[in-house]
Parts: sequence; structure tokens; C-alpha cells
Amino acid sequence: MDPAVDPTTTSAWAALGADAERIRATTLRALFANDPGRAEAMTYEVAGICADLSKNLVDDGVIEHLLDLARATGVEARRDAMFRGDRINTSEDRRVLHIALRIPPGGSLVVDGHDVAADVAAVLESMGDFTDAVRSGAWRGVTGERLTTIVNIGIGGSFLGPKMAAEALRRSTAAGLSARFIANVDGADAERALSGLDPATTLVVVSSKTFTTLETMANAHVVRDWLTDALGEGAVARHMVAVSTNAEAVAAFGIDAGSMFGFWDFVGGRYSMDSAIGLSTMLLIGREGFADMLAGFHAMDRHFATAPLEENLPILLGLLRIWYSGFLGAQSLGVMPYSSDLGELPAYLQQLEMESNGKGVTRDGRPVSADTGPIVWGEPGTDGQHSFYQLLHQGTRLVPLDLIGVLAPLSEHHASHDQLMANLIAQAEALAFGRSAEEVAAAGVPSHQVAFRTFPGNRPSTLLLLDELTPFSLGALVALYEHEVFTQGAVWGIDSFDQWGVELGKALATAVADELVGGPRGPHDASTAAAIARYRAARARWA
Ligand code: G6Q
Repeated sequence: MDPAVDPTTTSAWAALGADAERIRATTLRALFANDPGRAEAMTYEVAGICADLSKNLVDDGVIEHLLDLARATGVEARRDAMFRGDRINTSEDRRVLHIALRIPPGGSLVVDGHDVAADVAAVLESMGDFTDAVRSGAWRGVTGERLTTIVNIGIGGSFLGPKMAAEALRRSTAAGLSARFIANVDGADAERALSGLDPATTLVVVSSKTFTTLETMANAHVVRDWLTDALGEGAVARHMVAVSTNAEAVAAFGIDAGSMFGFWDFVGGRYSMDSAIGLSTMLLIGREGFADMLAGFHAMDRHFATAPLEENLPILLGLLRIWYSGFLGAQSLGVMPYSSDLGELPAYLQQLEMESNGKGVTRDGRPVSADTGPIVWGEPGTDGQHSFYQLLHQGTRLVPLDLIGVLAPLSEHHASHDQLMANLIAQAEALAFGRSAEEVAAAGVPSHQVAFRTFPGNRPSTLLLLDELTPFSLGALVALYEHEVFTQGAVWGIDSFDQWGVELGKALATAVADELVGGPRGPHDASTAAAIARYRAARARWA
């Protein structure tokens, strides 16, 4: 394993420390005033996405030293290792090849003498055939009715991507088809998803890489009972399919091998929405739509793999995150899509960023020496403007933002779209440049209110504008985030592809679950023991 370079020991890190002093002493107003070409020079166009980085708290010196940091920590070599199929997920000894999922038809990626792109193409083909059959009505339910509602059962990486895509690609979805999602082991989730549904027209996709995940298996049994109670045992074969890497467990559950769509351990859960985990997406938007989405992913992959560092958008975005957390004290990253259809994007990115880079040891097992991944949060605009934007404009914390907009309207209400985009653009402007006390006073604000109505500005944001929201642009956008996450992890020298912190939860709950229903009690601290006792007492009233 190549040892990770400690980024804080590099000369680039020292130079950035000095840069931070300079940047703290200046303002975005001054940076723009001193450089009329700033906006143009810092705007990048890749795969239908226009990214304006100019409202970030950086100057040329910062960018130069961030790029030096990327070179010193071997970001490009690590990227190349991923694309080659090296086992860069060292703690799990796995390759990291989600990029193989979107190699165009006819392409190949030979790893250890085996063409993984051919495997991917074969699964895509069977997904496509199944999708065509369901959409044409060649595949029907046991009563002979067409299947029009897809229920995806899955959690984490087997849920967040498909859910986000279903909402984002609403306008690319065939009329008459819809999807619902069950993730949480809370029975209310299943109750809500199944409410009003007709089992005879429902297709259930059980999505689980391992096919052992407690929540998913519990929900799969609930839904199987719901189907078979209404339609008989024969319903499973026509109404349930599986997406998994675990053929044995799928068979044991009672789903036929021919109704299973596979993928591989080189695809991490949070990197799997473009694998067979995207079956619900393909059913909604069709095999051609899914191919367009993969083409969008691939376009960004090629950019990431080949563009020089200084023009490489995912690398630049990743380095900006490191700048804010390492040098300007930012704890979080706000992602604000100005599009209701992208409303699930913050939740999707929370997992992608925080499960990938929320790590405290380097890939060779040493404690990290700088803060790692930011806390990611966000809500669609303009909703957020009427609540937490107060803190963003006038609070004491630095919160860098990604503001995301779609140029083409996503509804027939074009006047609303004008308003939506006006809000996006005006917010970015106000956050960056604020309103000085002089400007506020000059606007006629009474002097006793001037302090309260002054906006300091200097609040950084990145403006991401998609030409339109299509399968292609969604793929490109997600790949952009995947690779900026990669960049951060490479600089910090962490393994962005394991998730031991999440694994712990799976083991813990199993032990406590036994105790709640009367099993042997383990030694616990007084607080935990009291919570268990309280629940057992409550349960005695209804069990
Ligand atoms: C993602 C994580 C995690 C995973 C879920 C579901 O990277 O590994 O979110 O996707 O725990 O796992 P299964 O797909 O195996 O059910």
C-alpha cells in the first residue's frame, strides 16, 4: 500500500496558512474590484454544467497552493489508480470501480485479465429487457394487469440515489408509472408507502447489495405478506424482483435467479445508483433514459480523468472544501438546490460526502492531522430563505454553499421559474457582497436600525447551473460530486470507500433487540439499562 502523505507536513499547507491571513484581511468586494476578469476566469463549463467559482474566498495564490497540495498528496496518481482498478479501498481490500458502470457500449476495462465492462454491459442488457417488458406490458402481474407502481425496498446507498433520481427525473418518467420507497425499519414507512396501492399493479424491487440488511429484509417480508395475502403465493414470481450481489440469499428469500439483477463488490453502496440498484430509475425513465444518465456520468469521468489540474472541476471543488475546513474554520457545507425536483439531492450528498470522508484515521491507520469531511446539509431554495438563511447572512459562522439551479424551467409555470432563478442569483450576490452600513443608511433606514440591517457579505458560494435537468445532466452532476469527494479523501490520505462507522450500528441494534423482547440482558451503563427497562415496560402494555 502506498503510504499516505500527511498534507499538513507539505510546503503547500504552510503556504496556504499564510494565504489564509491575507484572505481574512480582504473581501470579495475587493477581490472583484481588483480583477474585472475574475468571474470569467473562474467559470468552468463541463458536461452541461456551468460552475462559477468566483464567489469563493480565494485568490490566485490560494488556488496555486491548493493545486500544489493536490500534487504533493498524489491526487492524480490515486485517481489513475482508481480508473485502473487498483485496490484503493485498502481497509476492505477492494477495487473502486463505479466508473466502470458507465463505460459506453463497446468499451472495455480489463482488470486482472477480465473485462469488467463486459459484465456491466450484460447486466444492463438484462435490466433493459426486463424494463422493456414491464413498460410494454409483456411482463404483467398474476391477475394479468400491467405493473405501474414500483416499490423500491432498500436503505442507505440502496435507497438515497434511486429516490433522488425518481424525483429529479420526474419529467423524464413515462406517463402512468410511479415509484414509492420503503427504507426505514419503522413500520410507518411501509404503511405509508403501501397506502392506497393495488397489489395487482405493483412491482416490488428489493434492493440490497448484501441481502442481509436488517431493515430491508424486515420490509421485504412485510411487503411479501402484503402481496401474497392479496394475490396468493404465486405473486412473488411476478411481482418481486431483487437487486443484489448475494444470489444465494436472494434464492433463499424465494426470488428466482432470473429475477435477480447483479452487481459487484467493487461498487460501494453510495456509489451504486448507476448500477442495477438503479433498476427503479430505469423502469421509470426507460433503458434509453438510463443510458443517457450513464453518458452524463461518463462525460464527467472523462473530464476528471484527463483535464489538467487547474481546469479540473471536481478537483477544484474538492480543494475548495479543504481550504474552507483546513484554513478558514468552516465546519459544514450547505447544498441548496433551487429546484424542487432536486429536493432529495442534499440527503443523497450527505451520505456520499459524510460516509466517504467522515474518517479519523488515514488509509494506513494513523490519526489524521486535519479536520476531514464537512457536515453536509441543505434544503431546496427558496424554502430555506424563509428560515435558516438568517444565519447564513448575518450569523457568526462561515458556511460555504453550493447553490444549484436549472436554467430550463421544470414546469409550465414560467413566471415562477423566473422568480426562482431571481432568488438564486440574488442570494449569491447578497451573500458575497452584503450591504454595508453606509449603503443601509443611504437607503433611508433609521439610524437605530442600521446595525441590524447591515449585511457583512463575504459569505462564499459556488454557483452550479445546469442547462436542463435531464438524465444526462443528473449523471454529470452526481459524478462531479463523486469525484470532488474523491479529491478530498485523496488529499487527506483517508479511505473514502469504507464505512466502518456505519457497520457498528448494524451489530449494536441486533444485541439490544433481543433484550427488548425479553432475551438475556447484557451489562449496560445505568442510562442504557433504564431506556431498555422503560421500553420493556411500555411493550408489556401492547405486545
Ligand atoms: C453505502 C453503505 C450503506 C449501504 C446500506 C444498504 O455505501 O454501505 O448505506 O448501502 O447499508 O446495504 P445493502 O445494500 O447491503 O442492503
